[in-house]
Amino acid sequence: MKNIVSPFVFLLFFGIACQPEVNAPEPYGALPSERQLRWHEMEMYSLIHYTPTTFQNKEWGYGDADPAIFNPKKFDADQIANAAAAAGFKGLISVAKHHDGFCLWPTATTDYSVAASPWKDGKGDMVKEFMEASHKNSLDFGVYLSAWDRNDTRYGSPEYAEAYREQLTELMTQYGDLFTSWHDGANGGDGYYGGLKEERIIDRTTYYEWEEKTWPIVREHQPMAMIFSDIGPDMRWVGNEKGFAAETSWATFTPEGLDGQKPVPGVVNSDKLPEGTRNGEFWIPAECDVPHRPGWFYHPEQDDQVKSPDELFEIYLKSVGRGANMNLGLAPMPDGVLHPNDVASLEQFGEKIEKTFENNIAKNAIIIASNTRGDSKKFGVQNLLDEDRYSYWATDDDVHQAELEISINSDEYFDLIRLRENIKLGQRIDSIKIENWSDQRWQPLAQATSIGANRLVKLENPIQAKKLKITVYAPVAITLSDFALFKEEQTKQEDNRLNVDEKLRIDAEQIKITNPELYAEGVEAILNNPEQITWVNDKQELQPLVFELQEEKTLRGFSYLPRQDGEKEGIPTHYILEGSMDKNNWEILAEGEFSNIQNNPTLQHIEIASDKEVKYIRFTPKKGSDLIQKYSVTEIIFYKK
Ligand code: FUL
Repeated sequence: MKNIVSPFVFLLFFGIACQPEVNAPEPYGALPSERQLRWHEMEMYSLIHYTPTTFQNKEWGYGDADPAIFNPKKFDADQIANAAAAAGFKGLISVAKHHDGFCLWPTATTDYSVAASPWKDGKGDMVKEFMEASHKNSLDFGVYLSAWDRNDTRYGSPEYAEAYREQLTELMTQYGDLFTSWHDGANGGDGYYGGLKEERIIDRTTYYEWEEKTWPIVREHQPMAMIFSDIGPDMRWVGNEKGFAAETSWATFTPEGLDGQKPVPGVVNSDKLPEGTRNGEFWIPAECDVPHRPGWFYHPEQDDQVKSPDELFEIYLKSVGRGANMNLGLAPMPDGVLHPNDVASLEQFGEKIEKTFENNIAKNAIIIASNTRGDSKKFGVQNLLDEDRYSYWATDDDVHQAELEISINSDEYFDLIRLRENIKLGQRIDSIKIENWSDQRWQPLAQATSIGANRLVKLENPIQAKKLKITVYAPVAITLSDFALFKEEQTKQEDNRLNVDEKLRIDAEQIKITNPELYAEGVEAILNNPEQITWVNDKQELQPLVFELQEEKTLRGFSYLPRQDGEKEGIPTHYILEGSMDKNNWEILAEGEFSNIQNNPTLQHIEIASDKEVKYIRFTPKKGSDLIQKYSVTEIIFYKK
């Protein structure tokens, strides 16, 4: 009997074998490459700004820093990588060269590098140390190489563009497998340029020959490295430095240049970046870069402004939860390690993420679909719960709207709904609607657009639910790979932040604005502005702000906050701050740039070296070298010595 197959088993087997094979849906629109798929899986990584600019307490080095200042006493790449790993990050990017031009590795292309510094007697290689520390902490490694170089005297000439490509080749060939080659869009402008201290304007559409010569270097040596620039080719900038993608954010994108110009890094219609383009020509998802502190570089006066785990979680929801990736900027202190406040915040954030997503409340749910492709198990709803991003439930080709009824076998509360598409088949879903069965009827609970690689829908309050219904809309056969429910973990946050500056703040009551009638209405509010309402001076003439102190004082510094509504108009990039005892004879107390303020319009803190006592203070905003008449102020704070 042993070798005889029963006729029933035979028929069953034969029947299954003869069932027509149900084909997978045809892919839709632009598709991600293999390297983009790996990148989407990473979700979060970090970007380390640490150059002589750190030692100068600036956001953008001018290119004139003496390499002798670059001498960290306790540099520890492992401490930094370890903190990044504790946050749950999957990668670390070293800013190998920022706009100041100083190379963190001993390059053959310029003398302005670690080799000229006292750190490790000029024999160190910081990029290598970051790479080794990354690998030790199971992080992928990547590099940022600023195209703008405010030190190099060749900047603007074809020689510099060649040297830039040589630098890129060195980085692409000497530091193992890289997950990204990161190229920011800020380039061209004033700088030291070997001592000439002038303005160099380049034609961004042609100068770097990105497509013709520069990107091919990355492709040749690092085929899996994602190239970042504001327009791609592999991932795009999200258009702000807050870390937020738009509520609707498509991974597909058609880059648009400015004024009919060809789109190249630095010349792009940035209005389109947060949202992407539905049915865009290419798969170029957004990357949300945001500093952990207000600035990208370390400033001691920002020690109490490190983003809290809850703030980081909000960023996570609005970046990773909108199909983008999160790139958090970490800023080591001059001695070469992260401040304890930063380390604590990263660790608590990592715990919060882990605890929030470890328990999928829907894991034992029973799901009934209104349609399943070819009635085939291969495309069945069990694929929604298996934690595999690429297995999926699908509908027949002619079914473009379908419902999933989900019975939840749990009494646990949830406030996060996660949905994912199998993006190997493109970004197909237009939108979804979620309803909750309560009081004997279906009640609206949430809706979302642009699902893509990962979509997190946050409910205002945690709820319990017995039955949910998801309606999915797409222009083609629907595919969905993942459905899950979570509850945001409430972490107890230790407040170990410092608060040095506030004690030195000059009370708003002790300052008055002289001749307020010279300015647009509401100017007084800028001195004490708990509601953070922006004041815009729209008077026709340039009108510097003049303040009078109740008593003469020596100033330690001032802080300036520009408009916070996302508009760039009226945000000064430079300033002059003057002091006087009599309102006639003015002396400059500080003068310079608000580095990177257009992209990252946070509170700017400027230190004042002068020991002069002043009774009057005059603030003159400038844009580049021009004075501006229409300018915004949300807040101005003065600090005494
Ligand atoms: C920007 C730069 O100008 C900032 O300094 C910073 O490096 C940020 C990540 O990219 O474009």
